[in-house]
Amino acid sequence: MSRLIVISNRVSAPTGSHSGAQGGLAVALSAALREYRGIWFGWSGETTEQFNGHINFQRAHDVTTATVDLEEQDVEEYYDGYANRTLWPLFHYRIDLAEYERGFAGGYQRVNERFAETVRPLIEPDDIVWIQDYHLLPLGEELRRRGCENRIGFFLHIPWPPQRLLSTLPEAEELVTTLFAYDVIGFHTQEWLQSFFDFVTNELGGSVEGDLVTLKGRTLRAIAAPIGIDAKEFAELSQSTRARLAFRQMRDSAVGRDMIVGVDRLDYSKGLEERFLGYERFLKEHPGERKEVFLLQIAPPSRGSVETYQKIRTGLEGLAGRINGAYADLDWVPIRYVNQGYPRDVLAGVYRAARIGLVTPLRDGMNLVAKEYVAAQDPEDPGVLILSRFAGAALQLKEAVIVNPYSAEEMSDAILTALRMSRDERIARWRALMDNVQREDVIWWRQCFTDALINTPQAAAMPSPDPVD
Ligand code: ADQ
Repeated sequence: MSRLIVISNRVSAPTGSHSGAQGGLAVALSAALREYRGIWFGWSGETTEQFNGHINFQRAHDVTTATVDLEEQDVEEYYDGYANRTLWPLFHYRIDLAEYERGFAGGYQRVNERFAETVRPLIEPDDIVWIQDYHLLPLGEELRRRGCENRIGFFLHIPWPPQRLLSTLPEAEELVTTLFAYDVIGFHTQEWLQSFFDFVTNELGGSVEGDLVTLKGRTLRAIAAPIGIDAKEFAELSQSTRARLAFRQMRDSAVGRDMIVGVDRLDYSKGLEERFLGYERFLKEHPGERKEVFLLQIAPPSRGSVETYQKIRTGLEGLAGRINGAYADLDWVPIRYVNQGYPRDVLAGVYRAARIGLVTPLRDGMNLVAKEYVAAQDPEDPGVLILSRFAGAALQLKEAVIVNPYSAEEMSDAILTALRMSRDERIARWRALMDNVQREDVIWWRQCFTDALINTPQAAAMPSPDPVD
C-alpha cells in the first residue's frame, strides 16, 4: 500500500486520548493518518531567526509528524497576512475585510516554496501526497517544479468564492493556474465546486467536461466530498465519564431551563453577532419564554494577532453585555459567554445537555460543530439543530431547522419552533440527521478523496514547464 503524505499549515499529533481539544480538521486528519503508514508535514507554530529547513520528526500513535519552524516575517506575511487577512475573508465572501498587499502575496509564495523544498526529499516514488487547505494552494506546483511526479491531491476546507469576488484578487489567475499541478482537487460542496468551474471557464477560458477541468493544456479532476466527523467516536465520547459530568453540571446549573448552545472559534464567518441579535429578537418578541431559556456561547479567541479578530471580540463582549444588561434578572442571565476551548469529551456532554444547537455561520465550508451536536444527542430525547443555510453542512443536514442567519426574525422564529417541537418530531428529525452523520463520516470522506486520487489517470503529473534550477 502507498504511504500517505499529508501536508497542512499546522500539524496536530494524535494524542491517543479522546480528551484533547483538537480542531475539526486536525481530528479528521488524525483519523485518516491512523490507517496509513504516513507522514504529516507542516509548520511547527514556532519561529526561528533564519529559516534552515530543519525537520523535527515525532512519532505518536502510528503517525509520524514532521514540522519546520518559520521566520517571524514568514508568519506575518504568509500566515497572518495572505492566509488570514487576504484569502480567508475573500473566500468567505468578505471582500470588505480582505487586504491585498504584494508583501503578503510574496511571503505566501516564499513559504510555499520553503515547504516544497523541505518536504520534497521525504516523498518516495509510490507515496500519494495530500495537501490541505488555503494556506498551501500553490504547493503542488512547487513540488512539480522540483520533479515530484507522485499523485498529488488538494482539499479546500473553506468555501470557494463566486467568480466576481475572486476576480478582485490581484493574483487570482496565477493562483488558480497553479492548481492545475494537482491530479485531484476537492471541495466540501457542489456549490463551491461550481464556483471553481465558473472561474476557470468564464474568467480564464478553461473548459469542464464532467468532473475533468482543463486549463492551458493541463487537466485535473475536481470533486465535491463533504467532510464528516468520527461519528462513532463522538457518540461514544458523549457517554464518557467526563461527558456525563459535564452534562450533569450543565443540567444542574440550568435549573430546569432549556439551554441553547453555540460553539465556534471566534471568527466573523461564524455569525456570532447576528446570532446574538437573533436571540435578542427572540427575547424581545416572546417575553413569556424569556426565563425559560438561556444561551451558552462558547467561543475561544483565534488569530488574535489579526486586528479584525480583536475587533469582533470587543464587539461581541459589548453586545453580550448590552443584552444581559437589558434583560437579566436577579435569578437569570440570558447569555453566558465563555471565551475558552474545552476538551472534546466535555464538549460532547455540553452538546447533549442543550435542547438547541445554534449553528448559524454567515458562510462556512462545512461546519463540524453541527455534526458533533447531532452525534452527541440522547436518541430518546434529542435536542434540535438550528443550522444556517450558508454552512456547507446544510446540504447534508436537511432535517435541521434551516435558517437565514442574516434575518433576526427568522432566527427568533426558529428558536421558538425548536423549543415547541414535540418529542416525536425531535426524534424523527434527529434519526434522519444521525443517519447522515454516521453514513458520511470522516472515514467515508477520506475514502472518497483518496479513491479519487488513486483512480484518476495521472494526466496532470507532467513536470511543470518551469523547473527549479
Ligand atoms: P473551523 O472553521 O475551525 O474549520 P468547524 O468545522 O466548526 O470550523 O470545526 C471546529 C472544530 O473545533 C470542531 O471540531 C469543534 O468541536 C472545535 N471547537 C470549536 N470550539 C471549541 C471549543 N471552545 N473548545 C474545543 N473545541 C472547539 C474549518 C472550516 C469548516 C470545516 C472544517 C473542516 O472553516 O467549514 O468544516 O475546517 O473541514
